[in-house]
Amino acid sequence: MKLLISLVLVITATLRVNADWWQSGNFYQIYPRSFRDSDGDGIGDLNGVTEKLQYLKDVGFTAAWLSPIFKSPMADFGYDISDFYKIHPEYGTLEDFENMIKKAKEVGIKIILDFVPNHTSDENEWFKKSVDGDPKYKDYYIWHNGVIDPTTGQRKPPSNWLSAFRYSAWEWNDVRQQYYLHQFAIKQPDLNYRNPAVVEEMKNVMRFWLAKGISGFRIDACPFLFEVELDRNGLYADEPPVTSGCPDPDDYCHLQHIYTNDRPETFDMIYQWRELAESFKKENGSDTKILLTEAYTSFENMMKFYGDGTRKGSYVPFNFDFMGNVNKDSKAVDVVQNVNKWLNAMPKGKDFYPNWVLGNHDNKRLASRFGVERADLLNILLQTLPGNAVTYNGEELAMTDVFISWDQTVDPQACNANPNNFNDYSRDPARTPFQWDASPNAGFTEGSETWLPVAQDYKTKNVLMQERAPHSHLQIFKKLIRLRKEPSMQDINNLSIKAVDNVVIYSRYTQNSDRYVIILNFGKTDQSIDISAHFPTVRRVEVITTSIQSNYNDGEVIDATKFVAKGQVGTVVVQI
Ligand SMILES: *[C@@H]1O[C@H](CO)[C@@H](O)[C@H](O)[C@H]1NC(C)=O
Ligand SMILES: CC(=O)N[C@H]1CO[C@H](CO)[C@@H](O)[C@@H]1O
Ligand SMILES: [Ca+2]
Ligand SMILES: [Ca+2]
Repeated sequence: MKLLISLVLVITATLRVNADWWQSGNFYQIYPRSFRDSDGDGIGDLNGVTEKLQYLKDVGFTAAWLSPIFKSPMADFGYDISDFYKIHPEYGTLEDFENMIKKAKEVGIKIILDFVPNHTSDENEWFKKSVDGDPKYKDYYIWHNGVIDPTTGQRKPPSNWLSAFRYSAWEWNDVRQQYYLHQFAIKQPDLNYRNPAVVEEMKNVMRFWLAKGISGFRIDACPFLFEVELDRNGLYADEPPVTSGCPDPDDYCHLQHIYTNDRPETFDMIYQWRELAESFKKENGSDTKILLTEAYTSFENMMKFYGDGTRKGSYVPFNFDFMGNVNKDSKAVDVVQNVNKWLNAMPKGKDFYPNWVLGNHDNKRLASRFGVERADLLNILLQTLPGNAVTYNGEELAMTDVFISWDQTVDPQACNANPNNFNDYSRDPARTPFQWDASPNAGFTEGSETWLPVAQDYKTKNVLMQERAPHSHLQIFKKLIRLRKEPSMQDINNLSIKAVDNVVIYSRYTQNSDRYVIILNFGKTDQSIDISAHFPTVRRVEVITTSIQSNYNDGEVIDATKFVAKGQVGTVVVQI
């Protein structure tokens, strides 16, 4: 009888943790240009990534998604693709790519590629042929004659639409004698998703890379996929200006992007890509191929990326709502409110998982935005909330932004600004070389030059040092990832999260497993908290992990009624 009961327990426990590979996983964003340079030219590459896959496995990540690695003139660091089927030469060859996949399989890390569907480079063959009016390609992009200004008699762009990187979104092409649309840089013409041949072409790109053994895509800039259709007179409607806050008429923020963003057709496209991923899996008996979607859009739209009730969409619609709303001034109540906001709104069911993200290559680094003191606290939050977590490379070490002078600035978004304000726009500070060790150039390269300067603090902040130190950001991070594999941490239901003054407190628990309690003090002053007042069974706890500057040590046993949450410190404890 006793044996039978334990057998049943074992079976139910196995069922519960028998999640698909991506569920409750931790995704690591690699910015390949800055991760590891294998050949000394100062630019990160695929062989560099291959070398470091074991590191990802050791830390405990599930999957790595690589920012674009395809052939590109690098006007927007790889987001301008001139051949979707080739690897960018600075990053390596197709053979290097295949080696990387092979190694990733050996090590046990899934690889996810960046899919950039909205635009190509103007150096892409498709665009060149479109310029030349080649019948197959002539409608691959969005072309327009422009309009004649009634007062001046001069030709001008078809509409007032602006590029996300400033100035008109329309560029005149002398050969074709028409304007083309570019929602990003001039060198990034928008594809025409109203042309079924384009839709099919891009699906073939996806199938090609899936067949190479990757486990899915992270899809770039989704809200920009579709624009409004031409009106009855063959014109595109102007977008209305904002009523306040952005007086500069050349700046993207000057307009309300009602005709160029979040068009309803976008969701259908995402759902079609989901169908593609599912049918690939079914037909080829492969692992689940997942989609992660990038969309800075309304909360309501983010939910639609999951699906519409009938059709499914993204597996991981990046939770930028959280990233946008939680900042250095956030109070415990704000954090709780934003966690609940997502959990309550997202679709329910076994295939839907929440996700938490606080950084990527387009934003200032987490430790710079919130302060290094709070880096552990935030990592603890991200790694102990239910669902998927996304980590931008370097956040596990609490890397910070690096000031890059105007002369050294290379990000087009900053170069289009001016010497006085470029730093507000620049994404370079969060893209500096990864800090591996204390050797020259942080062990990023054996060469003497690096494409962006290495942070000055690399001698004291690097992987090797943090691996050797008994208590470091990286050690804390590793403990958190190990913890995520516990059954209690995989149950995504019934999170009861509360704010008690400056402290956020919640528990992760599932039947017949350990109960973990997470206590995060977002304030600066210490606060005593009686854990048993919130979780009555919890009388005594043991510290699993806690911020570097904590008043407690890992393994310390504490009376739960007298817990002291130090300011800016996060702690995970287990009930004993
Ligand atoms: C199955 O894989 C092959 C290549 O390995 C690919 O060409 C085919 O499109 C896949 N099936 C589906 C339905 O995507
Ligand atoms: C986070 C992210 O990937 N942002 C990208 C969105 O798309 C534009 C254009 O492709 C890129 O410049 C951004 O880096
Ligand atoms: Ca290199
Ligand atoms: Ca578009």
